[in-house]
Amino acid sequence: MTSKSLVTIERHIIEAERQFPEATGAFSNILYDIAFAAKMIAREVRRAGLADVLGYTGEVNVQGEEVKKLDEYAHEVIFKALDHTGHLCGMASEEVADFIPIPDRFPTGKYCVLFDPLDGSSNIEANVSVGTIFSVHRKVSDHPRGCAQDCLQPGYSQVAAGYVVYGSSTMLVYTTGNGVHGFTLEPSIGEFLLSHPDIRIPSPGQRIFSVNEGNYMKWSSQQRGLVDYLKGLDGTNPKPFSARYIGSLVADFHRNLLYGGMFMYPADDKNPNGKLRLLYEAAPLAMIAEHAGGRASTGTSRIMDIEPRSLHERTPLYIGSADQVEIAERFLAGTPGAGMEAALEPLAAGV
Ligand code: AHM
Ligand code: MG
Repeated sequence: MTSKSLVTIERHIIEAERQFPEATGAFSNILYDIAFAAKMIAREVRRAGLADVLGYTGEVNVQGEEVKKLDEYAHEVIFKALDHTGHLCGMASEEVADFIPIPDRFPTGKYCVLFDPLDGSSNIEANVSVGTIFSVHRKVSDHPRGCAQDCLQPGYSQVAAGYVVYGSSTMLVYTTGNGVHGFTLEPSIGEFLLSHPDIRIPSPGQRIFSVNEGNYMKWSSQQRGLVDYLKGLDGTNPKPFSARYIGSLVADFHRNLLYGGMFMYPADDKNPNGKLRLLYEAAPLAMIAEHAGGRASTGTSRIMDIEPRSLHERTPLYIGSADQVEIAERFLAGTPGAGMEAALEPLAAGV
């Protein structure tokens, strides 16, 4: 083992906390509790093929989608890891329609946590990677025990954001605004060990685009033009991009964070705001992307600046390497040529 591999997530969080003498430890405890929940979920995801946890429950969640048992399990585990600690004034989950209050028998605190407990869960039965996404906000409402207002905050107010990818190994990646750090779960000792300190999206990075092209006919002409450009179909891109689409956001995002690339879930003529949720998916990943030197956009504006109006609102998402997301923004603005040479320079130097 190298000394790098001996930094547990606990040590990393404690060392970060020491830089803030006024810190009470509440925030650090929230991060440990999320890491603990991630280990529990990782264990169940690993056992999914063996245990009787697969298949639809038959219920429909607030997004109108069928819920799988593991989604419910992941939601319950995160809720129970956080509900009694006295650090939170409430939670919000992709699996639940409304603000989730802290049970009356427990004290409340000054933070709230938002999470997508198991994103991409439709992939589980095919053994494809899935993920948990989370973010932490400070309490802002006057309500003594918190209310939805505490969760309805823009991305720039997040005090922490992260995700866990349950893949060939389990990795937890998070930022508190001071670098993006990745930890790999060592299953034999049950600890997350620092494996990817200070992650930066490579620049120039690999030219990868990730999008569900099955929606091509539903896209705007600008979006089609962008993808035609990326594929080299319009005659102006001498180095076409590679396509990589897992259909599991955390896994697609994680690959692009490490290699470079851009993930897109555009608006289309049936879904004017795309598919992905601002608070549970886009805003947390946007914080990570930006702190890793990348960019996250609706196609026209910064994801982190959106003031949410409802807990489950959706947004188009373009996220990943800054230069590639800028190209998308130019196409969507209908001005692909403007300043294109400068944007393409780093790409031309890429792999
Ligand atoms: P979910 O939150 O219901 O799991 O849906 C989100 C998932 C993302 O992981 C993925 O990027 C996207 O849906 C894939 O959607 P599509 O099947 O339309 O390509
Ligand atoms: Mg999701």
